[in-house]
Amino acid sequence: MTEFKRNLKALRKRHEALLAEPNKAVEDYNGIYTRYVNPVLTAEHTPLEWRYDFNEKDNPYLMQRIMMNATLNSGAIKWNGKYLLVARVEGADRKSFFAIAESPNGIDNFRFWDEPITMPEDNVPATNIYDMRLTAHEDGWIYGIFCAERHDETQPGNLSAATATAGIARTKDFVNWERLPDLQSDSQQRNVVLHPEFVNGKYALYTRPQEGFIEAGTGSGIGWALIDDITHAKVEKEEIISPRHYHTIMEVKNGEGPQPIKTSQGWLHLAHGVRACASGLRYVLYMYMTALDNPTKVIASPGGYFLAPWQNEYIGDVMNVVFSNGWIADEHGKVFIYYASSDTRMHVATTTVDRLVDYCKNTPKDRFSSGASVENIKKLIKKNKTNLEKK
Ligand code: M1P
Repeated sequence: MTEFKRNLKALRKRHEALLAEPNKAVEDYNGIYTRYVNPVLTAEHTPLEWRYDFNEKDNPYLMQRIMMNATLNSGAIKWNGKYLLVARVEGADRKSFFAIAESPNGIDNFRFWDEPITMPEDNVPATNIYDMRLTAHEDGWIYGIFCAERHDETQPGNLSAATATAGIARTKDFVNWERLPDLQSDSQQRNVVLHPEFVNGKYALYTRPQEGFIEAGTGSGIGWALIDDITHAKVEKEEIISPRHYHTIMEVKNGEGPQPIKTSQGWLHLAHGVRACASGLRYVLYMYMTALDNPTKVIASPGGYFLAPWQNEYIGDVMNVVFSNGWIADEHGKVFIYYASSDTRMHVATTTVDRLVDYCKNTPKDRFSSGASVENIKKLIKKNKTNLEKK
């Protein structure tokens, strides 16, 4: 056997071992969700066929011809009994693209489909596409809304000037995608999510208006807009439903995560909040609930973060970041939360719809001062003492 063949055999064995490795729950208990030891997707999970030329004559050193950098912010859906992630895969060339990875149980054994998604372009092609939110809409289509990034041609001399727009596509099989025109909006938009039901007979979008490519700007937060025609989507009127606030986890910006989950008690929302600190921006996840009959009316708003970076999750391309744009609530009420850490790899945390509703309704609100936070703690201590005395 040639050295090439020996190396290839070893490479395939290592790759298969990585894909097949069972995931284990972390025992660190907070009662809210369970984390898992291994990431569910990393750059190393991408198929070897995407990276290596296996022709010994053309690639005698068995080199990677195309390198992958990260797998991150993934949309998620349960489809035909399988757990699908529409992963954002980022190559070494900094270009992101979408690719589907499928697992039989949602916590391990994620394997990419043979080829990445070929996403049709809008009239003006995008330089980079990323962070797809998947919504199985009651109109029968599965929509993917994502960020389409282009160079800002109004600033020709500035190579870092970019614009963020919401790209819209829909599918019925995850292979063939129909691209619809990008969302028209007066401001730049990222983190746009389609609500799964019609509201007053219209499509409804969670938006995140922003003044620049990075800065959310003054007054922004998670917005809401009704859309007459999804095939020519235009934001006519936008109202902010989850605003930012001074000295909170979302002081600098926030953004809707995945499509909300419908429960008997209201819509469950997962979002990210961003604050600034000496080491840069810190991204954490938070939750809120809105009324069943009015998805713009916040009915529960637990204070603080729901999930923050933990251990190795702090480290990666963009440190101190967790970001989620995909979760799956299965038919048994179990919830699989898919989140990326530090813009580098994907993880899962599991919980249930009942636990998330309990978390939203019974976690004290952020009352915006140290004094009020101490009051919340003392109220809990008193309750625990009273319970002990009763025993
Ligand atoms: O680097 C952290 C995240 O930054 C952006 O999110 P937002 O628009 O809310 O600031 C996105 O580029 C996202 O992909 C990235 O994970």
